[in-house]
Amino acid sequence: MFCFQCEQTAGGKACTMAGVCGKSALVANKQDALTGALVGLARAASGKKPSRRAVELMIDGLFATITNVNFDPERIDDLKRQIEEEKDKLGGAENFSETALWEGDPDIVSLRSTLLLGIRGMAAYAHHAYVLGKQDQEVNEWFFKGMRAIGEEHTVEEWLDLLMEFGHVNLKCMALLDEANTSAYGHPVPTKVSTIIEKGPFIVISGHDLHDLKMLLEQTNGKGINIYTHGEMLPAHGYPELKKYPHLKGNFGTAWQNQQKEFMDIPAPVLFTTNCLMPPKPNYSDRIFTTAVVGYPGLVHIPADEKGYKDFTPVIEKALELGGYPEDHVMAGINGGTELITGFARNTVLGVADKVIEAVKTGAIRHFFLVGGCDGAKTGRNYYTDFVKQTPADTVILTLACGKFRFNDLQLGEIGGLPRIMDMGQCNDAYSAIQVALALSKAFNCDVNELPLTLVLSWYEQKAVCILLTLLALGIRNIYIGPSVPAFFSSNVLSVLVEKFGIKPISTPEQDLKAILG
Ligand code: FSO
Ligand code: SF4
Repeated sequence: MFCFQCEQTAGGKACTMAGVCGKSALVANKQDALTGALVGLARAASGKKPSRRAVELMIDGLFATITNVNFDPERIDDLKRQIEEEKDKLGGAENFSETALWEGDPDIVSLRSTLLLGIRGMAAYAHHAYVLGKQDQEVNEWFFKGMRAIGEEHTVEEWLDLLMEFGHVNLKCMALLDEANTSAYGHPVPTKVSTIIEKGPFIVISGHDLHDLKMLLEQTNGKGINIYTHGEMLPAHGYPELKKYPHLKGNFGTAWQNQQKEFMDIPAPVLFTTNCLMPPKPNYSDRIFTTAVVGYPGLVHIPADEKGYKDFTPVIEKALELGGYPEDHVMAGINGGTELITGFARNTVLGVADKVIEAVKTGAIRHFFLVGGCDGAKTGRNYYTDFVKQTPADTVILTLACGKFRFNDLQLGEIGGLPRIMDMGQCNDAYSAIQVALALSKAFNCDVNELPLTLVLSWYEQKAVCILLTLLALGIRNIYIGPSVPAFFSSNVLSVLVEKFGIKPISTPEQDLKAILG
């Protein structure tokens, strides 16, 4: 096996024996073969309009290879078999050799990998939009174009152009998902979220898929079962059409890498709608359920029927059987806080744009930081907690994705009635952050890079890659990135990124804050 797609890759280089994430060599090799087959599918679809099924298989095949999504060799085989069938219907084509994915000139491998990993990330967003009935032709077509490109030879310049083109397409895909989520569930509003788990039966729902949450809320309505979000599902509390359910009670636990500790002997089932699933420990594995592209051998999987409906009865029965905690159970955040706030997506922030602009003009707000991205298990991520704690009182922290669990329970006070930490949502809600930045640059009549705004990103898996490429394609410079530089950036590629985009690997909070605030 060879895999270097995530931040916890072995030795900071590559997993070659088994994945640090728990992925076996068998599954890694099957995922590579699956990827080769997707290139074959894209080749077969060249010059044709891919069928609905081909698009679905392209998106789900890519999504299934994202870190912490699918560990089940049979499911990967089954996906590949369906892809081959669909490819034959399109007239057939040769698959890309799976070893060619990761072999050759280090700079070309680096550029090809960066594009492939970005495309994998975008597939997750396209999937969530798709289940809500939203598609974009340009995005769909680009999956095929991009995968064909993966199977071709290109010069360094051509790869860089492809990466920038991809970044713009991913912006469209994030916009599509924003439209899908907000048209289905309304625009998020600021919402306080409790971390106290009330006594009685409950279900924890993890991952990013709001459509799954909505179905689960409907099926548990009036059944005496409470629903708690976990990880990236936290921002769901801000959506009017989801928060109206009184049994959507609060949030359970922190970011994904703490699940093996937090789910220990949990008296409730947990439903994983997307990443990040870790190999479950025996003392709770009977409580973990998967759905959509998520899979793990031996876990109960909830499939969708032809219309997309999912019957969550096995999860509901498990919740009733386990019965929940006998008394209310407090699950404090990393810093001991028991109340979180979410719902500061673009509509809310732009709704108070006048206030924000005024605060910047009067000097009440000196600087904005977007401290966002993934959390992870490796050391060095305390940087983000320390960074936020050390930001001066006249600065505002926008945040998104699961990295926020490092500091979202801190009480950092307010500026002009706005909290100093504003949670904009999931990783895909980077779209909201981009919209706010563009609106501010318009209001101040300046370039985005001239705004008093600095992006301090933490990365773990491939969705962070697609977002980074979008930010670079938009011309956003001087982004701080950590906790480490991706293993798939060769030293030459990293030099290009530093030179062209001013990308900065994080150092220490003290040093970086000094450099930013001057
Ligand atoms: Fe976290 Fe996992 Fe959102 Fe990622 S839950 S790490 S960027 O999948 O998706 O932030
Ligand atoms: Fe290793 Fe990450 Fe790949 Fe898992 S996803 S095998 S941890 S590089």
